[in-house]
Amino acid sequence: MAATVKSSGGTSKPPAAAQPLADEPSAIASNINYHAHYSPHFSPFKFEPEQAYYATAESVRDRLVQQWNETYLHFHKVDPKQTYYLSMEYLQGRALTNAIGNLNVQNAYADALNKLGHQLEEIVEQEKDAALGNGGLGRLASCFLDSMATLNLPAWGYGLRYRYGLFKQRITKEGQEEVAEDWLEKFSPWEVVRHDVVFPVRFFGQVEVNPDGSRKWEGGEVLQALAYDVPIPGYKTKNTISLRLWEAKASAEDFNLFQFNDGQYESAAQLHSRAQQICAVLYPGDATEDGKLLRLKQQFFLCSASLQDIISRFKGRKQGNGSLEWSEFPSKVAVQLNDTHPTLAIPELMRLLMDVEGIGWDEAWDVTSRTIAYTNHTVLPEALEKWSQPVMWKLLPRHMEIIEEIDKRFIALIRSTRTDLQTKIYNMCILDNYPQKPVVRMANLCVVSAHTVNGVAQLHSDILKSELFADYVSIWPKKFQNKTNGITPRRWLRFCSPELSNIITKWLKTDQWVSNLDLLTGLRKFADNAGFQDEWASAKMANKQRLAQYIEHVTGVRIDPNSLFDIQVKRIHEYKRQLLNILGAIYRYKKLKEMSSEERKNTTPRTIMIGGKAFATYTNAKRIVKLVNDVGAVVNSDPEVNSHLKVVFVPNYNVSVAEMLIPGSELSQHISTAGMEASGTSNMKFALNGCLIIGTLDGANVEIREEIGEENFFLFGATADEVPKLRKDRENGLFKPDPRFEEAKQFIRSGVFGSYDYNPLLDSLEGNSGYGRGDYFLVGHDFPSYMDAQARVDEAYKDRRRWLKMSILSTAGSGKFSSDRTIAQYAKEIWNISECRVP
Ligand code: 26V
Repeated sequence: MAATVKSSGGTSKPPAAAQPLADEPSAIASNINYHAHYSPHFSPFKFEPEQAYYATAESVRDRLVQQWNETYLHFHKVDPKQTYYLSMEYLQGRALTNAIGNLNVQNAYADALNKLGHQLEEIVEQEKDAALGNGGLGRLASCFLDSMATLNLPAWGYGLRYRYGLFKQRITKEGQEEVAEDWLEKFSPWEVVRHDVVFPVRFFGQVEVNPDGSRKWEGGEVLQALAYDVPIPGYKTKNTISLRLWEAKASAEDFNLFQFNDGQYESAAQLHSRAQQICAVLYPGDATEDGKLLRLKQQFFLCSASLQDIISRFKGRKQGNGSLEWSEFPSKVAVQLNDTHPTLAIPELMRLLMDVEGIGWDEAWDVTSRTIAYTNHTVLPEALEKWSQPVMWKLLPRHMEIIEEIDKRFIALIRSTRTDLQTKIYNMCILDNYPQKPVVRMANLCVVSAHTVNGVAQLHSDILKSELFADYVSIWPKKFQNKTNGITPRRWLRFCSPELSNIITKWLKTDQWVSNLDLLTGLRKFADNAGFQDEWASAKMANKQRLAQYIEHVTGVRIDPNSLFDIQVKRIHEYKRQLLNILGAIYRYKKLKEMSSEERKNTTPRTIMIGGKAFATYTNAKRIVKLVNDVGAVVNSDPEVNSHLKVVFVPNYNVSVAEMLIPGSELSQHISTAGMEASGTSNMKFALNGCLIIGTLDGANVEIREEIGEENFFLFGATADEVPKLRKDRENGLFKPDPRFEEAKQFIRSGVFGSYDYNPLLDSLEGNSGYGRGDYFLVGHDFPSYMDAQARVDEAYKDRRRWLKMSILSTAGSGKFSSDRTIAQYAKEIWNISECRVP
């Protein structure tokens, strides 16, 4: 469209000065124009959508920087207790729509871009997703930052600035292909490098004992952690907090100029190349020893840099404010560990306090354990981190001494106070000294050291207390809490579905629901109102049409906006049971084929969409991706049925794709084996968008069903407490499969979906025992009740008014699942921090 830079006055003369805080569209346009001219990222005079995006983002950033500085100064002046959220993952997605939405300048920016010959909707699409995370855990961290800022809490996030985030997924004839995703290829306009915030981080080396008996970690290799800050604006508040991402650097002194001039280029820059490896990729493959070591280095790098920064801020604010009392540290600092990935914060804080600040064990332990809290996000045994003791001794010798001491003291505590727990000590202690494979159990280290341990949904927290951490509960009953997850209503309704949002605001006569989501209950009284229902339906239809266009664009498959849009999007994992979904689809296809065309007319037309990434080395997950694609290819090109059923694999699922899919969904599947999904958060996003759920009694599904009403939830499957017995029965050969289940599997084996060998995948559903065999995830057991629930879905969809009512009641009952509620609870019940609003 507009190929050259224009000034708002219509001449090509650039504006003389930036006007960063302008509110008028013409002044904003001139600020955008200023950036296009004076932030020289591209050749001059180009103003294609890409250049317009960068200039717009920089213009928005001007505002954020202003608010950000004010926030920082205000926190510094008030010196409140502050929370630091440590996470190896953040799934931020795009920032532009969110920033202008939270700043409430959406219309002004849309008008400004219009003046410059561009459409805001087109410009925002230019941004690459920041995908520094895998799935729910990373997205949760990002939702939490949004809520912390919105609630004006003194809180920051810390993470790593990975060069390559989560891979881009391509679908080929072979199935999933992983491609590196270079989110920093051009640059990110949202990060600000802080050249003055640099901390040394050591690896390897040895422990030396000083004459006074104190210990010091010396030698090894020392890298520098350099801070990059990303502004996190709150919704309709000045408060703008930071996500501080660390990058690893080597210093100029580490560059061996002599070697370089001698032609030894690689060894001259050895430390530089090691530094580059640290933040090169999110989740380096850990099949090899080197891969494991690199992952451990990443974890330590995050912990060490963040804690040095936190301590230096604590000391800085103390200056001139009386004497330095370390016992006050926990009344100024709360550190939240997002799963066990940043567990090394515990021994690192101990080390910094003892070896650098010079305080004794008892005081250091008191400070550390009053500062740190831990959130558990999974009960899956393979996801509970255990690090090899020899690797840890090599990389972090001082930390291993400290961990040994923590373990020794913990064991002594049990021995002296709890005769009843003697036999449990082996499982409860931190170091597993099994000679063949001695490991450090990170979750145990967290539970022993943290003042609070929480699960992420009520059922999950109950399971933690009754199973995984049961033995600790009798020692520290008050340590364990629940904090049911939440999602930000800004990104996940207000900005991703303006159509539905406008209707909600119109009928509630207020837009306060955006920051007080409980107000959505006010929609209940309109659930039967035909006028409201019709407006609701037309907003949903607009979203479905937009989604249909997108699907055609990325897959070439045409889907019918009048069919039932049925979506399952999440990481591909056997416990999440995408296999159950596709087997159901296969059975549906077979039945449609067997029907007469008259009979087919009475069925509810469906479009089944499945999306998600499989971990590169997880073979069965990749087979599932392949199967979904193969089924789609056959079903969608079958003229007999393809107006009644379509099966689409949505490629490269990420935050931005979710923002397109969720508003257009009508049914979504959250069908994990009960007891295995800690919470799930996409279930909350779908329900908030008026999408009905078919699901098991797992994770947050339980609470969603309670909130929206059981009559609005399609429930099926075994419950968590039935699962162990069902597995036992199966081992004893007592399982009798439903004929429909056998029929669906047989249909695949018959080769209808191509010649790929699906036997290894199908075999996981056969046999009587073992993980990976014997249907550990109970797909066969739950299949009949799943199909019955699907039949109830088909019936319900035929009654348009009933469906609309259920849809409205889903949204109306979603208030609890705002991350504002979750974060308010963390602030009050774990962190003990309060609002610090910038005046
Ligand atoms: C990690 C791994 C890594 C190795 C392969 C198997 C495997 C399986 C699961 C995991 C999950 C790690 C923790 C995690 O991401 N948990 C998710 O956290 C979300 C936010 O609390 C929650 O909604 C999801 O239910 C939970 O799976």
